[in-house]
This record gives sequence, C-alpha cells and structure tokens, in this order.
Amino acid sequence: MKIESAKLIVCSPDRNFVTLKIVTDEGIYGLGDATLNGRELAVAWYLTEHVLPCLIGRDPFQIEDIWQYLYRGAYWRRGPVTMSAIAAVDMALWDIKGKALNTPVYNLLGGKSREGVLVYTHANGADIAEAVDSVQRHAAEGYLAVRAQSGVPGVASSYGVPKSGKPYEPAERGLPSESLWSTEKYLNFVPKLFDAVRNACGEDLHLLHDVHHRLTPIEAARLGKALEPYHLFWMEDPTPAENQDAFRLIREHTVTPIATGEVFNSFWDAHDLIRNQWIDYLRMTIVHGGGITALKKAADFAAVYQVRTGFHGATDLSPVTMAAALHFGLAVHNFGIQEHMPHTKLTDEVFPHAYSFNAGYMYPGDAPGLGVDIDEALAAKYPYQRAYLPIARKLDGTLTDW
Ligand code: KDG
Ligand code: MG
Repeated sequence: MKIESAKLIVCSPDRNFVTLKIVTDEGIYGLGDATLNGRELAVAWYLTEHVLPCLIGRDPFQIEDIWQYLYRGAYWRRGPVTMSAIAAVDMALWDIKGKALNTPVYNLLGGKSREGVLVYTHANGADIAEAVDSVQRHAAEGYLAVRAQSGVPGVASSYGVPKSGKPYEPAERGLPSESLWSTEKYLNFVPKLFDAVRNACGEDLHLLHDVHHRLTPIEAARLGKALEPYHLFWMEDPTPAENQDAFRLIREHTVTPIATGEVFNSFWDAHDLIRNQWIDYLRMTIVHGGGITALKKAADFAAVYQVRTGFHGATDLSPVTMAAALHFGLAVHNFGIQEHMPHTKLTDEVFPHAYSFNAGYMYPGDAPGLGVDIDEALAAKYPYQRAYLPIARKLDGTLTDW
C-alpha cells in the first residue's frame, strides 16, 4: 500500500478544527487532528508546505519510520506547531493501519486492558451555589468524576466559568479578550468551594480542579495543603511547568495528587516530573504531543514510576483526538482518567464517530481504525474564523498566565 494523496480540511463548526486526511492507493483513508487552539493556520501551513509532499508514495504501515523522518528529519525539533503536525500524520497512519487490518486501534496498542475508559467532565458556576448545583447535575448524568470551577468573588472573569450561561468554550472569535486575576482572592476562596461541593456530594464522587498555571510553587503548595480534607482526584497545572523543578517544592508540602502537561509537546517536557515522581498524572495529549507513537513511549516511561495518564480532552481537541485518546486509554496499563468536555451537536455532526458515553465511562467502539469520519460537505459550510484564547492580567494590569 502507498500514500497517494493528503489534504487538510480546515473548518469551524462552532469552533475551529484542522483535520488531515491521508488517502492510499487502495482507497483506504485515515484522519488525523492538527488543531492548535488559536494558532490553527500555522500547523495547517506547516503540513501543507513542508510535510505532505514528503508523504506521497510512502508505505503507510511504516509508522515509526515516518515519525522519525518527520521529527529527526526536520532537524528543528519540538514545539507545538511541529509536534501537532507530526501527531496529525501519526494518527492518520494508525487509522489507516486499523482499517487495513480490519481492527480497532486499541488492538494495535496491545488490546483492551479494561472494558471502559473512566472520564471526568466540567462543572462550573458563577458562585459556589451554582457550582455545587452543576457538579450534582453532572453526577446525576452518570459521571463518576467531575472538575469543579467557580467564579471567584471580586475577580471579573474566572478560568473555567462561562459568560452569560453559555457552555464554557475558552476560545473566542475575534481578537483575544482580557480577564482580570487575583491570586489572593482565589487562594482564600477555593477551599470554601470544595468544602461546599464535598459536603453536598458525599465522599465517593471524584473531584478535580484546574488551577490553570496561575500560582507560584509556594502558593500551589498552600492550596494543595488546604484542599487535603476534600481528597481531590487531582489539582491540575498548579504552576507553569517550564521549570520542572518547581514541582518538587509543591510535592514536599502536600499529598493532594498533581496533574500537569496539557501544554507539553515533547516527552522531555515531562521527563524530570516523571522520574522524580513529582506528579501523579500526565496530561499530555495525542494531538499536541506528537501522536500515538510518541505518547505510547511517554506512557510506558511513566508506568515505571507509577505515574498514570490523564489526557487533556477539551473541545479544542477534535473528535479525532478524542477517539485516539479512548483507544489509547483502553489499551495502556497505566491509564488513569480521560477528560471529556463534550463537543457541540454541530461538531459531532461534522465528525460522525463510533465512541459513546455510558455511566461514567467512555467506549471507543469496535469500528476498524479510530472510528471517526468527517462529513466534508458539511464541514465546507463552516469556514475557518480567526479565534484566540483569552489573556489574563493582575488587578494592577500586569500580564500573567491565563
Ligand atoms: O486550548 C486551551 C484549553 O484546552 C484549556 O484551557 C482547557 O485547561 C483546559 C482543560 O483542562 O481542559
Ligand atoms: Mg487544564
């Protein structure tokens, strides 16, 4: 079998997605997600101009060799644009191999280690009462794990809380919006939020919280300690992770489990975090981390240190990445949990898929390959629209981590 053609489908069914379609001379095609939120066209152009011409005529079964060709062969390594482009090719090749062998991708990754993939979803509210209500509603829908975020009194727009009752979607069309942030108010508030949620929801529900990179290590240590009575499943991205050593300090002060890595694009971003056991869950994603091939190696390394996976799964990861993550999560031994922020109805129509949710777990389905397709005619009706993630400033105007 040979790769005959490859093309990109850039569309915006409620939000932007960049999808790679690789077609073989046997008529089998595979899909890969190349969406990098707020920088979509950089990846699309990198693929179109620099990667796709090199794929034509290659054997799509040689996934490892093609991965190394695109990684080492470029000379310039790492970075979110490069690694998302490689990931898109990699996903499409695993999809093709599964279809050609008439088996779901999880069988190519070692087979089922479990029957379903535990997922967590997002609950949020403008204040504690609304957030508690939202957690309870998601638990009633069957979720066994829920991330809780709430508006912080005195902070105009808090991370994870939607504006005006719409479902939460961080990217906004147009230019970047600005939000205001106060660490002091947040740190005083979050333990009260989890006291209320835990009291209302009992001991069994898994509760998670995303700090979204906003604290210094010592502030994160204080928060982790304050949250210990509510035994969170995890505290996510407590501090920016460019300096992996920062997590040592947090670890020395609290037993609240820590998850990080949704912005990582290389195994090396996580190397020290894992080998020193400063984190409990690795949040890297298949789309931004270089694909299934790269993440399998990262997960296997993490397994040696009892670090489990907890992959990013927000709406900017297309249904193709979601499917890839579910196959991956069903197969790897050290799977922990998978984020599930459901896509809109329109997105699901553009990407018909075999995966499903039931009673707290997701199932990739048994379709050959990844089990996701794209309705190109429908996608064409929703052209790309420039959109950005917000930026954040402290109350005195200083730009800070969003
Ligand atoms: O593109 C950025 C979003 O995916 C991110 O802000 C969502 O932090 C996030 C999460 O944990 O889902
Ligand atoms: Mg996050």
